[in-house]
Amino acid sequence: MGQIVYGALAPHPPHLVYAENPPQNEPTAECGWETLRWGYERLRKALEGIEYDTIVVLSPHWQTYVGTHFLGVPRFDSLSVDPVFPNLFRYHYGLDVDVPLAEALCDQASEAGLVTKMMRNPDFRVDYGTIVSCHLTNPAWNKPIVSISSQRSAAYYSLEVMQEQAVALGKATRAAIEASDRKVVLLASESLSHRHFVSEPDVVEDMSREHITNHHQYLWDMKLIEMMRTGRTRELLDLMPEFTDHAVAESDSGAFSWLLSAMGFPARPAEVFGYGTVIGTGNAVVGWDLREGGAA
Ligand code: 2X7
Ligand code: FE2
Repeated sequence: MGQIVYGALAPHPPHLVYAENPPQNEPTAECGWETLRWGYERLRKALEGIEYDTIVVLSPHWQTYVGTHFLGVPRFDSLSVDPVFPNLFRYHYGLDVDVPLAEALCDQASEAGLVTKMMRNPDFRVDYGTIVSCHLTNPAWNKPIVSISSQRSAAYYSLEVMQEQAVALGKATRAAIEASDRKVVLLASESLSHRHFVSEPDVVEDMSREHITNHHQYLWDMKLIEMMRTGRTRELLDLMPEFTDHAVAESDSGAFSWLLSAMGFPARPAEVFGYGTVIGTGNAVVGWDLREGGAA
């Protein structure tokens, strides 16, 4: 029987890859955003001791307006350039997709009544949210991934519709994984509070310029982190629409609600590996070890 062995909140600011200077990225940095990068280092350490086959990621930067889409081509090789930050993210990627698992997820979600589609275009450019979260979680890229789009019902209908669909997608994700033979790590690729500054310093990694956009955003981030640390994930789901609205949070993508639902709303404390801001947004790297079962 397949299993979700680990779930993580895995934010994707491209700045974090830039500051790591991996060979795949063209621009180079002196330093920057260490608390978050050390947080990812701790997440990677936690995953070292866990056997898994596939990473399944839901990304806000693959936006689909008609239903939820799944990458359905076995291999992608290309250059990803961040549309807003081309100065710091020009990343040459090569990644393998677990197509059978993607198809199983797609079918299960479809049976649950969601509108779904397999993405079969071999020239498709994989979004940078998927790439950054997967790189920082597994820089060796030695595991296949399944990438799931963010259907934009928060923008098209309402946050409540987004939430309902994300929860249904989470349930379907869990059912499809359990019916497979895969051990899976889930990633919700998103920031928490999400107000950006509209300009950046000449030296992008000048940390004397980095801080949360405003105190209100910080209070929301800390409230959510405290709920994760104390296992109040059902309450967190109830609060998600209000948080998303007030903190302009990237949970409008449905990624976080999907993750909580797929994990079965764990009541055990999450491990907070790191928190930090990137161009004013709030980001936390958080993990749930689910090997003993999800909702326990
Ligand atoms: O996509 C992002 C993000 N979510 C947060 C901060 C900076 C850049 O890109
Ligand atoms: Fe983003």
